Amino acid sequence: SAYVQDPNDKPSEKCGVLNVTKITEHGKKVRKNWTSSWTVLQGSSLLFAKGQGGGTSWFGGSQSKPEFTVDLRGGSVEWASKDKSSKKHVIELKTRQGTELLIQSENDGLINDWFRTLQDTISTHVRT
Ligand code: I3S
Repeated sequence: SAYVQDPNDKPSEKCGVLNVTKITEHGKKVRKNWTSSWTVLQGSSLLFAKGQGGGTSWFGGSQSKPEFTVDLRGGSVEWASKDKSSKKHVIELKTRQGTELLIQSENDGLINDWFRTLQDTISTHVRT
């Protein structure tokens, strides 16, 4: 089996600051740790870097390296149910690798854009 991407597709690119926490890792529940993360979508990878850095360079400059990366291929997104978080506008992202993340912003326009982008990314980077 292989992951295929239409070679005519431009890699998707989107970035911004989102509140993120893992809730499951390799299928095991982990303690929430909400963190403000600089978030970058690159192709079918979603990269998170801790902190906003204050800089304008890639990943906010000096000390911010990607904290973790998730592969969106074969994953799913949905709006999180109330029992997952008391926060508003929470996306639940599940990966094929058994990682579950909550992604949140107070800005509902911004989070709606991310929701659509993540859905589009998942549906265009299809596992065959
Ligand atoms: O799902 P939970 O356990 O109610 O999540 C809350 C906790 O993680 C809490 O931290 P501690 O219980 O570790 O101190 C966080 O401060 C809350 O933000 C978490 O809930 P929300 O509803 O904000 O996702």
